[in-house]
Amino acid sequence: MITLYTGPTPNGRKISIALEELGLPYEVQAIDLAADEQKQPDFLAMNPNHKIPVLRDDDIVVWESGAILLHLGERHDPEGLILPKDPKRRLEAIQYAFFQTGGVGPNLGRLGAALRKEGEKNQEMIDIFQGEMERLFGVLDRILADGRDYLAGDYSIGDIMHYPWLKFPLDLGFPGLLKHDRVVAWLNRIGDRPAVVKGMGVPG
Ligand SMILES: N[C@@H](CCC(=O)N[C@@H](CS)C(=O)NCC(=O)O)C(=O)O
Repeated sequence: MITLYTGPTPNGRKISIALEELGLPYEVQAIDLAADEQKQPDFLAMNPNHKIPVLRDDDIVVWESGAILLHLGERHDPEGLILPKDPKRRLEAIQYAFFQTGGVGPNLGRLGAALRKEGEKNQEMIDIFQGEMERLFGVLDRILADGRDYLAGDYSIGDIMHYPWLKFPLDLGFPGLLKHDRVVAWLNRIGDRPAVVKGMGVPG
């Protein structure tokens, strides 16, 4: 039995997308972040870092979205749909998953927080994180320049890690993103997948 502890955020949706891609039955436990449910003792016993997503899979509890996707790929993906079986391709998929946790995740997260801040905004922070996001859009464009459809060639956890985050600037029409046609086409390709549409709607 799989239980996903999640919320309506990009990090949570990475996991619901992967579960939908793999066609796995799972139960959703929506965590109310605004009410600090993630800081209650029951939740902290699963994840001392008080953040969603957390996955319980029978005897295993795992947190950190990248680690959860690796677990799902290792335990539940016999066809290599999200985590390739070929060692070289598998490493490439893992590389792009790590790239998201060190790149788009923290930078877009902090940019969003700086833009949402009430009262006087810290323009220096906005400039730093926006500049880094623009650089990262350029890096993604360079990766896709050889005509590949997905970051690691075939669809993988590398794409799943990026999509829910980059859907924000795509929907908001960030010029720094929209100027990269290849990046926009890649995101739309991912967004057209039925499992992605379903996963993005979790929790309902
Ligand atoms: N590096 C973590 C980040 C998870 C994360 O930032 N979760 C946020 C929501 S998107 C959260 O639960 N925040 C609540 C808190 O910090 O108390 C991952 O990839 O799983």
